[in-house]
Amino acid sequence: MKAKLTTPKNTVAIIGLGYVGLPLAVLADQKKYQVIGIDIDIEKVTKLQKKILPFKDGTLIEDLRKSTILFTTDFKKVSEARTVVICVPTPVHDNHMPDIGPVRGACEHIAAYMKPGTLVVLESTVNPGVSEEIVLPALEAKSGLKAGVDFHLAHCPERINPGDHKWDVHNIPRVLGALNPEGLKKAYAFYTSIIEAPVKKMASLKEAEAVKIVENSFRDINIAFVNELARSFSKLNINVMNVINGASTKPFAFMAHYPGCGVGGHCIPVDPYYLIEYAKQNGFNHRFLSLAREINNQMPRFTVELVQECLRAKNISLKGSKIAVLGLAYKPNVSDIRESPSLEIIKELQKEEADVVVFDPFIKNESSVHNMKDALKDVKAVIIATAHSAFTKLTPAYMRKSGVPIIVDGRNCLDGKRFSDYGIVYRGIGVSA
Ligand code: SAJ
Repeated sequence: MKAKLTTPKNTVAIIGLGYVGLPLAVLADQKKYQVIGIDIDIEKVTKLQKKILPFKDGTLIEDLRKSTILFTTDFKKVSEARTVVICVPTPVHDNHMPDIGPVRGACEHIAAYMKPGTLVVLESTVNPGVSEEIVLPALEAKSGLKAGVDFHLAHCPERINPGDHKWDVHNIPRVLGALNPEGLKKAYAFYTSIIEAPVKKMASLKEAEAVKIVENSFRDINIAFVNELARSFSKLNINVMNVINGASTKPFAFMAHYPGCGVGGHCIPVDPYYLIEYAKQNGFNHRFLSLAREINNQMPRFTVELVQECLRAKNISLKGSKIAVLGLAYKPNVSDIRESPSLEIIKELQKEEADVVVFDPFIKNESSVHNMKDALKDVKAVIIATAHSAFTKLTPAYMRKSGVPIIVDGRNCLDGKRFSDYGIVYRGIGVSA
């Protein structure tokens, strides 16, 4: 029996207004959809109602100001939407176990109000199986509607790259899977009406879920590969960056990744755990993915050990020494600290009873200093943990004038030789000047 459609065709509700949901809401608004932006965070919703961005994103503010999106915390508004897109976080707990709570919560809120004929799309990154085994039953249970008959379910994994101004929600190609062909058709019609990039139809929800996990696990294992090389080449006195750049001259079958003080963000260090755990529940142990996670998780400790080595060479103990950590964000020129290696570096330094000072131009909080001068005053060593532009522009003359004796460059973002020519001890990750 065909469900009677009671919601206007061009209404869409976006659940979760972060790095993923807000750009999507603004884009749908630009494409003349009636957009309802829903979030549980009243502070965020209030800012958005005043056309204030809750996070830094230079390109979005103008479009937000011009938009006519209805921002609300009221899930009842879902009853007015033909399409509902879930863009809530999929983090991991401290023990690295997947936390599907936000997705489950969003589904329960939606199910209470969604009308027959609704298309529900999950964009949050999840392991294969989540759409059918968690989302579908959660939506059916509280709505009394039947998936594939009374409402449709699709998965279109987000591919937002925070801080990237070349690739964004309107031009990044997407993959799309659905519970049945009719749902796939409806979801395809929605996405091709708002984005100017190919949308590849996958054969199932699970395939679409697997694509995103695979693309981010691919990145994590490749970073682990070069992180392991960096540690090995440190012993062999080989400059790993030169070797990676040499290998990059091969025009095929090599893709450069770079060693660093750790892997942060809400995607790369998180997504593999979703697959590792789900596969384990189904009888397969991803030893390789798990080892890559272990290697990457060791990099913050390795970075602190580099500081210890440089101090020891000067007969200085880490204990009681003032160490400046430059950069809290997980990647350059963003203010996002989710899973940031800097947090682990700070913890490791505090375990060694160092006197830690933190400076990040994108993040001002009570536990950090708010300018470079205060950060560098009387330090025994500096760790560059994020390659913010402000840090890559640091000069040897400035650092010597500031009295910095040691630099451990966790992002290999400085030219070490220039600093060692000024008598500053420089160590990178797999690089020594
Ligand atoms: N990192 C390295 N070495 C590398 C690349 C990254 O140590 O060679 C570190 C970064 O410093 C950071 C972490 O890994 O701490 C993640 O960096 P990222 O550049 O992957 O940034 P993300 O987390 O914003 O990843 C996003 C992802 N996009 C989506 O999930 C939709 C990822 O799939 C993209 O590949 C990535 O952007 C990108 O290409 O920039």
